[in-house]
Amino acid sequence: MSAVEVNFDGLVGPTHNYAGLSEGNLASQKHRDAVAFPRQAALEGIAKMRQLMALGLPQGVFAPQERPPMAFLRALGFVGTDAQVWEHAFREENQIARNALAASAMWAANAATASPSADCADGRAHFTPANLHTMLHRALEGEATTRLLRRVFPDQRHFMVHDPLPAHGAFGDEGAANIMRLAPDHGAPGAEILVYGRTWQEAGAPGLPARQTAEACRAIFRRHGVAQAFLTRQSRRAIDAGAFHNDVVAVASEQVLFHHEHAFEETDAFKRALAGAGVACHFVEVSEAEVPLAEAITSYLFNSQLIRAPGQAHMTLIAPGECAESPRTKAYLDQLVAGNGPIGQCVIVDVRESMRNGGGPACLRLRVVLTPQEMAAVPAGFLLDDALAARLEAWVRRHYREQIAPGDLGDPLILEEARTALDALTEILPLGSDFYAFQRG
Ligand code: SUG
Repeated sequence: MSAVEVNFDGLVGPTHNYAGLSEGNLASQKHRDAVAFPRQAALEGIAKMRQLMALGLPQGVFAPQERPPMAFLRALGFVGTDAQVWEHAFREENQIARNALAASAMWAANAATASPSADCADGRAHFTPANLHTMLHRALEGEATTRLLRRVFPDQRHFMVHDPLPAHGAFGDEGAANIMRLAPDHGAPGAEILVYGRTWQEAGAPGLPARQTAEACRAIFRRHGVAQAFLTRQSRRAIDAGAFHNDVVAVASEQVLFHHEHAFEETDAFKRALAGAGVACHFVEVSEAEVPLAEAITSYLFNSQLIRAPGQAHMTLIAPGECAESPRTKAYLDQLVAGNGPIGQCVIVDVRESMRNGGGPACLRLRVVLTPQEMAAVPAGFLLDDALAARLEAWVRRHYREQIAPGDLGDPLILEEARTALDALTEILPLGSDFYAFQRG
């Protein structure tokens, strides 16, 4: 057996809500203060994982993070019992409290940048957890993500889980949402392309926030020891149209790069750089006339997962339901799969609750290429099978609220319920009884 790509999906956490926290993310802004359906959101996520499994792909699971992180609120001077801390924070620093409650760790594409061992100088798979420095609610994730990755990838003979990059605007890093990898097959040495939105010096430049810096990209490549490393710049036009990560306008797998015409600042130079280095790539470019950038960003066409089911000659796009409802996107997809190109199938998944916060199918997963030896070094309980999926579904049904409205968020009961849920989860996934801070006391 050769290396496989495992999608590790983030389970949606019990405090899933719409707080409008991400400037530049149109869906997040649009749904601020909408009523959220955490149970439905989590079940949609598990259903997507099941669909990928049914296609014959290995599927992994990442645990949600504890929200709010009490240490963060206490560091801001709130004292008393945890319930008092929450009540005071919610009343006195409402916006900060809402940031502290975000279930945004569900978007596992932002958990880390993962480089397969075949690409790295020391022959180990490397991970740099994202510092997510640009958005307050996301900047709270890095430490717990590092802890999680060290549980899932514990064996240092095979895996190197770094610390996140320094938490400064020079090193804004959003993880795998901005990486594309090209390789003849998953296990072969590949070319890794990191896409940045700005340089350190350009901090504060006009326009919507560009979250990934060139300095962060270079640091990641150095740490990981990636031999075939490329940088290219996301277009300002795409960022200002609402593509806050590259994976909103491009996705790559094997030797195919599916992207919008306006995804990159200098597309021709980028193509020449790859060709000059002998990197084979079939570009499937979607023009503005076929699908306008604005429609691609609402339909999330490019936030599809691009996969190859075992034994299939064609590749498959796992696209969000919104693509089927968006006329030009739908028409484009119909002719794409009917054509002679590498992408021959489209499977629609419903992740509406996540989509309303700007998280499509590709945002919900971190791709990790694993050799058979590396796969054997991952604790089996993080890999999904029918039995585990059923246990997780039952766990969600038991512990998650059906809905959360903005007015519910100040109630300390929300904290209590979330902790009870996560405590129970540590008995379902091999996390140990000291994984969450509240368990460590
Ligand atoms: O960082 N949304 C996330 C969506 C992340 C999508 N990930 C990828 N493209 N890979 C973000 O903007 C919204 C939360 C809120 O508004 O409540 C949010 O964080």
